[in-house]
Amino acid sequence: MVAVPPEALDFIKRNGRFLISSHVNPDGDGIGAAMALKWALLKLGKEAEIVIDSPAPAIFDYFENYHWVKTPETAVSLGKFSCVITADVPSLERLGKAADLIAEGAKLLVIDHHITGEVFGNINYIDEGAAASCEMILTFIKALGLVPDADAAEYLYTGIVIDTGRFRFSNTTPDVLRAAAELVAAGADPAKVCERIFFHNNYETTMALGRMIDSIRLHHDGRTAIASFPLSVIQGAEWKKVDTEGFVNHPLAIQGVEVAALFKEVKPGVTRASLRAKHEIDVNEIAQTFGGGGHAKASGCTINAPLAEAQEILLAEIGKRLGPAE
Ligand SMILES: [Mn+2]
Repeated sequence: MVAVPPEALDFIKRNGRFLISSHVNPDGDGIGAAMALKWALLKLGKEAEIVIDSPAPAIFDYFENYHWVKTPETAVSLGKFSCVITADVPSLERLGKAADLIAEGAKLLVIDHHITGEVFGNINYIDEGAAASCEMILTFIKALGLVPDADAAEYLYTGIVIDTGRFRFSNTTPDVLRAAAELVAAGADPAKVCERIFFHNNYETTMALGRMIDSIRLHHDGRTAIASFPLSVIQGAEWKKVDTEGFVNHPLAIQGVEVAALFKEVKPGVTRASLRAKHEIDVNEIAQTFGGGGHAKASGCTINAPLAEAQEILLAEIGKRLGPAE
């Protein structure tokens, strides 16, 4: 476990007003980390605002004070910030429009667990061995002398559950299980969080899952599974109600599959791919060849090509990296 840099704690203690942000299209880890950070800063008598490029997914509306999360559009009156904390953000570019709220010469504290090529903060608390940014924020909050209450524990527990795939991925370490135990003891309710995240799909999402499963095709002798949403589906009226979080784990769950890719043609000629891996293959390396990134077992990238072409390009890249068949 990487120790909290003392200058990160000083940065909090010496300043009064902070912007907290996370990456575009925030997930539970980013939102949970940002919420818990704001909770901690308020406890310390500081001012803090959470502004994220895109709105918090409605699925997290069970969070107490869910309305804390603002978008740049709803935060215009806040002005710029000279003290900024980012959580779960691997590069400055991933802040999206939230970066517009950073004043020139601002001081930036980066808290993250991604395998990052870019160290963009003035103070960087980066722990690639942490399962979730929320695991790091728990450590950080305790280093600030605070003990999470039930609300803060729920934010952090949620991020951990999501980033460990419900404690099933290879990042499920003794440390993160201990952190989760601590959060449950502090008041996080595992059954409630599970129900709100995993048993709370709307009809459109369930039907989209069916469509995605229908689209699954195997390649590389069954070692790669791909699934796709073409532009026509993404442009459909129902799509805005669809939440594809976790979809890519279905093709990955097929026996013998080592890499799964879910393609979404988000705009004409632009295809986004989510990558997941089991076993040895590093999908972060694959995503990086297209300017994306993430983690060794979970990554994403955008390919400037229509769907069919993007599939071919990515499959070729995966094929190059698959080791000898077992
Ligand atoms: Mn994360």
